[in-house]
Amino acid sequence: DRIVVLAGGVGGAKFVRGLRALGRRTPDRSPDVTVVANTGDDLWLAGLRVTPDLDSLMYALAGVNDEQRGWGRAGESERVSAELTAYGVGWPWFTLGDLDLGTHIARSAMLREGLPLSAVVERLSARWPLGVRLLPATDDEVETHVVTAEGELHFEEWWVRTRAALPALAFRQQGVETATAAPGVREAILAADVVLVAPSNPVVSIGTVLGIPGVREALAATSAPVVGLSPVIGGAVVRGMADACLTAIGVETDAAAIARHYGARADGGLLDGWLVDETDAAAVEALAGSGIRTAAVPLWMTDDDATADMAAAALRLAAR
Ligand code: GDP
Ligand code: FO1
Ligand code: CA
Repeated sequence: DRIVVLAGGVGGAKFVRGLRALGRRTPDRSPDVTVVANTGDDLWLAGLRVTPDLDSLMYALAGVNDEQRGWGRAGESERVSAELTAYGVGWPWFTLGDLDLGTHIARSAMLREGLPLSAVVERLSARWPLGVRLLPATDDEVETHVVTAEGELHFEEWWVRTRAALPALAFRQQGVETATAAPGVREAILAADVVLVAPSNPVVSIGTVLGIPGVREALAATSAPVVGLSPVIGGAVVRGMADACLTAIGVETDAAAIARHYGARADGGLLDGWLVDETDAAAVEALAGSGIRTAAVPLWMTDDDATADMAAAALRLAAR
């Protein structure tokens, strides 16, 4: 089977690791997985292009990620970052680890040689046997900005410096008008047997991927069923401040509310199916008649094995 996953950083990475583990249970017919990653968090910092969600995916699939912190490399040091801060370069509250900086330097060198981001991602990830194809949603620089009472901030400044505590009035995709989907993105969606929406931030991860011109159209046109997994369990996000993003766009932090926000494909929305946690079984009834078939299973991505079971449940819902 050809499976396409729409994904953000940490939630996306955990999910894709589980899907890969599921494939390894049946090695003779393990799926061909393409991950379409959010690039809205990307930014130029200290002269380098930083791509947080692509890196969270690459590092987690390579097994070199920092599990505790949730981002960056394991066994990281911060000598270079301290020097940059001493020079007043970059953001003192945004730490670029030494190993991580190696990735940013390599990426920036390739971009300056004229390679598009999708080719850079292919080259960087060739270092590790990721077991999936990793694609940025777009090769264009489309950055998520947050409108606040104190002005417009880059998403990472809002998220990391203000910890999403400064109320967001709106999210803007800077540069989206002239952007196109990266090579292979639309093609993968149109040729897919199943499209899965990872339990990622619905606003600034999935919403940003969906905002890239051509992506939504491909999702509407594909014959593949589209099934999402809820990032909200029991009315709360599992980690991070995604609830602040949902509040900003007027969506309740609730599994059924997120499904309604994505919408039923029959009504021009995204979803054919929606998987919620077993504690949110009420959402199955709440969504009856919505055109979105819903099931409740454990959605805690505690390890690859538990996450593989979630991925299997999503595939069963897709086939139903
Ligand atoms: P980011 O780019 O690093 O913020 O990561 P994503 O956008 O891919 O995912 C963030 C979301 O993952 C958060 O809103 C969490 O609620 C969700 N998440 C994290 N761990 C789990 C989990 O174990 N189960 C579920 N269902 N969601 C999770
Ligand atoms: N998150 C933080 O909370 N603090 C940081 O200093 C930080 C640095 C950082 C550097 C590179 C990178 O790829 C990610 C980094 N992150 C950091 C994580 C990341 O910014 C966010 O957690 C996600 O993008 C939120 O969606
Ligand atoms: Ca992110």
